[in-house]
Amino acid sequence: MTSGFFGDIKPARYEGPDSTNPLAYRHYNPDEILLGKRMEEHLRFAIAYWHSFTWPGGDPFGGQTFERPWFPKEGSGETMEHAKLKADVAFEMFSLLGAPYFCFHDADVRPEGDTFSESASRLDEIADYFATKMSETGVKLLWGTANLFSNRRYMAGAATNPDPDVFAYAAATVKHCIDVTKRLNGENYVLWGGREGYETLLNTDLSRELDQLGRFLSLVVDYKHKIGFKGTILIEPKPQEPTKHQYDYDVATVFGFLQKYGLEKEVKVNIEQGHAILAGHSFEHELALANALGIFGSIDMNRNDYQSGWDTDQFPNNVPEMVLAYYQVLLGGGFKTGGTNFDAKLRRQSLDPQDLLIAHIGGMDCCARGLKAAARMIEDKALGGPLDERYAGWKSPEAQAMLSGKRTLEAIAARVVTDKIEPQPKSGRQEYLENVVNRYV
Ligand code: XLS
Ligand code: NI
Ligand code: NI
Repeated sequence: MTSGFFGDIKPARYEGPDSTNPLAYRHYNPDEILLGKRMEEHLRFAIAYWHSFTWPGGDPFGGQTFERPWFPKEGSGETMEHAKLKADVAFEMFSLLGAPYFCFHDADVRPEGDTFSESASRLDEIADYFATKMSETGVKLLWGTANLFSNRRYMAGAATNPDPDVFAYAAATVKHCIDVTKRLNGENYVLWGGREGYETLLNTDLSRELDQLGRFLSLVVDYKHKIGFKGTILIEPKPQEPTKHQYDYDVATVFGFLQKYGLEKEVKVNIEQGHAILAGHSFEHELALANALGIFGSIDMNRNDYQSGWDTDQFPNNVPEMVLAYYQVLLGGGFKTGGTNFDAKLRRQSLDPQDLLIAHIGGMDCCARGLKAAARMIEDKALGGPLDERYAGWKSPEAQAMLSGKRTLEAIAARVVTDKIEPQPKSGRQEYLENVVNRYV
């Protein structure tokens, strides 16, 4: 028995690039082998519970636009029956899409209780409900997380709150969410510091708050080891929104923070396309930097509007951008415990159940096209070849000696004089390389 929400829509199948069926895949072909691995295992798609099933379609100027059978009637609160119906529909959608994973916050899946214990026991009840559905459908948990930003108790932050009781409440919440994530065999646990930042320095002790955040993360890491949770702890950088300034600004900032608190070997990053743009970077910049620093973990896939200046969380539809993103993912050796989570939501006028499917199908196809092109670029050494050539000079024994610390500054200076070194500039060939990429797109 299904909920009937999606009517008689059949599971989406791969029909090839010429299909005009809006509910079929044209590029996402789970069994296609790329670089020796199935496409499904490369991409590891996950559906975000919050955007598709919890968000009502509101914006700063208006409320709910979506009518969903699992939304409470106006003026009344969400019940566990609503939450279970929501779970029924969610798992129906995961199956219709053939999505292997999902992700959730505690607050997405259960109504908040009057006390901490009531909220926790409701989450446990839903986790049991999920466990049954996961074994029935084969859908797995990519990551779990706690919502430490919506409730008013968190308005001044969770770990970075001036009130230690909020720190404690957040710690208890994360402990329980990690327990639930472990119970559901989640492959990662995410901490996005939504309100771990400030509105004004006039009321903020920045140095103290950073220490609080460092302590909080250390507690989480210790606990993970204590209970034998094998998943990866991931921080999701974002520069601002909802706070004016968020401490986990971008990949570079997070790395510096991790190093300061001795956690750079324990914690990796979940990089979101839209957050990279908000930080003034490209997505591929953030991915390349995380690879370089050894902290790449997972991605939140979406697309930001380039004019709006906030987190618009649209579904990706720009293939050239996806090519460069998956190129970096592949260069780093691909996902280990991470995957491609659609942290993306419909536009608020997209009211129909079908819109939910079409949005994800289009997004998955866009990622698949990007991945396919990136894999071919790697096979052909399309960029790798020219890159090797560009740095080839560093293979010489003298260059190696400089790099490995075997030459002093004086020795290098002396050699420039004796060898009469006069560097000859060479073209960076940017336009040529851009044209090469476009051959694959
Ligand atoms: C918000 C974040 C959030 C995290 C999970 O901007 O992207 O959705 O992914 O808390
Ligand atoms: Ni996100
Ligand atoms: Ni986001």
